[in-house]
Formats: sequence, C-alpha cells, structure tokens
Amino acid sequence: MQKSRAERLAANADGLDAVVIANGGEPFLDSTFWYLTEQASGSFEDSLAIVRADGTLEVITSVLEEESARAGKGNVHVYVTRAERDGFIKDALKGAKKVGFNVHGTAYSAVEHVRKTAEVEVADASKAVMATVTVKDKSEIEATKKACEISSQVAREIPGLIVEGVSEKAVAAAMDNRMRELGGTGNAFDTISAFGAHSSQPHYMPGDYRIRRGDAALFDFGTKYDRYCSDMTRTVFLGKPPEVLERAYAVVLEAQEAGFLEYRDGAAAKAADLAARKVIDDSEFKGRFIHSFGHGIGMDVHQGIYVSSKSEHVLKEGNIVSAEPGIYLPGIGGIRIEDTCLITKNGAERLTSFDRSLTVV
Ligand SMILES: [Mn+2]
Repeated sequence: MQKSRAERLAANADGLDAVVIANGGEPFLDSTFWYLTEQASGSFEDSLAIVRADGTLEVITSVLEEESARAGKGNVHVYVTRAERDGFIKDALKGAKKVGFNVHGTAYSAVEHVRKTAEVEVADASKAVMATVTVKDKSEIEATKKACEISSQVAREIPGLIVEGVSEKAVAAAMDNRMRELGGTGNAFDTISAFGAHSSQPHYMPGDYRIRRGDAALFDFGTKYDRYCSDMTRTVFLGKPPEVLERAYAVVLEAQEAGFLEYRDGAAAKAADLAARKVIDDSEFKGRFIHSFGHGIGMDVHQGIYVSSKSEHVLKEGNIVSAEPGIYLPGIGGIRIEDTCLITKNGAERLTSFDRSLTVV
C-alpha cells in the first residue's frame, strides 16, 4: 500500500520521536498542516498536526473547525478550552523526548508553548518537512496543473489588456479578476505589473503609471487552485521596443531554455542556474541576471527548493520548480520569462504555457 503523507514525513524525520506542525494565529499558519490533513476548508488557527514516529497523525483543533477537520485525515481531537488543548498536546507527545518543528514556518511562541507543555526537547525538522512536501503526489500535480492552466489562459489574454494609457494597477486588477473567474481560489501572490523602466525592478509593486508606446510590460502572476500555486512571468511590448530590449529578450529566452534543459530527476539544481547564467554572462548583458533561476512551488509559492548557483539540492521526480531568468537594465526596463515546471524521470514538463517568442502588441 502507498504510504500516507504522514508516514512519508515520519520516514524522513529520522531520529525524531515526533514532528509537530503548530499553527499560530493568522498569518502564522504553516501550509504543512493542510498538506498532512488534506482539509478542503477551514483556517485552523492555533491547531496542531502531530506526526509520531510510527506515522500516525493526531490533529488538535478547536470546535470552530471540527466539521472541516473530521472530513480530513488523522485522529481529530477537538478542544473548547486552552486546558483541553494542552491536555491533547501532552497525550499526543506522551513518551516523546526529541520533537521536531518546521522552524522556518512556525512562530517561536508556538514552539515554546509545546516545549513547555509537553516537556520535550526541540529539534529542527524543516529539512524533513521540505524533503516530504517537495515531492508531489498525483493529486498535487493535478491541482498545480489546473492552477497553471488558469494563469496560462490569462497570459493569452494579456495582449488584449494592453492598450495605450492603461495603468499598471488596472491591468493587474483585470488579471486577478480573470484568474478568479476561471476558477482560481485566490492569488498565489500579489500580481506584478510593471511598465517601461519599472520593469527593471524584479519585485516591483504596480502603481498608477500608464503605458506608452515602446514600453516593456512585465507581468509576474499566479493563482491558487485547491491550495496549490502557479507562478509565471511574461514580458510583452506595446509597439516596437528599444533595440536593447529586443536583444535582451532573445538572450533571456535562450537562457530559460538552457536552464530548463538541465531539469531532470537526479540532476543538481544548480546546473540549471549555471547554464542560464552562462548564456546571459556570455552576452552584452553580463551581470544583469540578479536573482536565482528558480524556486520550489507548492502550497507556498516559494517552497523549499532553491535553484541557485550555490544550491545543494538534487532534483527529484515530482519536484515542481520555476524557471525564471531575467535581465534588468535600470532606467530602461527588464525582461523575465518564467514557467512552472514539473521534474520528470528524463527531463521536465512546463505546466504553464503561452508563446514565449517576442510579442509586440
Ligand atoms: Mn517565481
């Protein structure tokens, strides 16, 4: 029989008596909680998912979430008072000495509360959590594909949204709205809509600037579907752009393909970054690729895998990662092309799709 998600986490958490996923109040919620419990609904503030070494899953939640909790995985314990909550924590960790936490996704106060309540030694289980959640199962891949289809459809509609004089904020709002209309359950992150010289800032926040002929228009956007994220970027032009941006576009396109071709099960993640970086650094745009090539994508849009030139990660079948090289020219503009990619046995599959060739509207 196939292992449950909790059993897979327990197997990755060698040497620990339990792994505790401890939600605090919003925004200190750990997506690993939903990964393990597979809840369709609920906000689960102050709830815990506790995986013991044998792979059993105990879910401690408030009466507010009881109905959602019982529809998901694990043995559900419902508390009304704080004292009851503490009692369930003690019971779930009975006999446990060394307990792991997802330290990158958990509030310090939540860790301290469990440590004192159950009198356990705290360890870092974040590597075990990441090793588990970054290898996607069939249903996770299906949800991600759906999220990617929605954002790809919106990408195809971009040329129709770019008319002279439209503002960055207006196009971002239209794209967000279309993602919801197409079945998305919310943005994966705040949409980046950057026109003209603004596009040279990789994490630009859309403003009131109105597009002019000759401007680049860079859009980085994604939706959630069943809690899973898509992430894609396209750069198009309104009218003929400055020649330097046309040349930069051709280089980014080549760099994305060079990196993408390094993606496969068993390959070092850094090989993709280095291949893309070589294309850019061998061009007139040397040094203008100022971030890493990619990152893991899951319930969190930046999840667990860093595709940088220093990454130690070895790619595995079922990893979902972005491929997103860029060239940034302050005062002129920037180009980025990004797809969400699924690592397969012999290569990778782009889950987002929209013509990557230079598009002049
Ligand atoms: Mn990205």
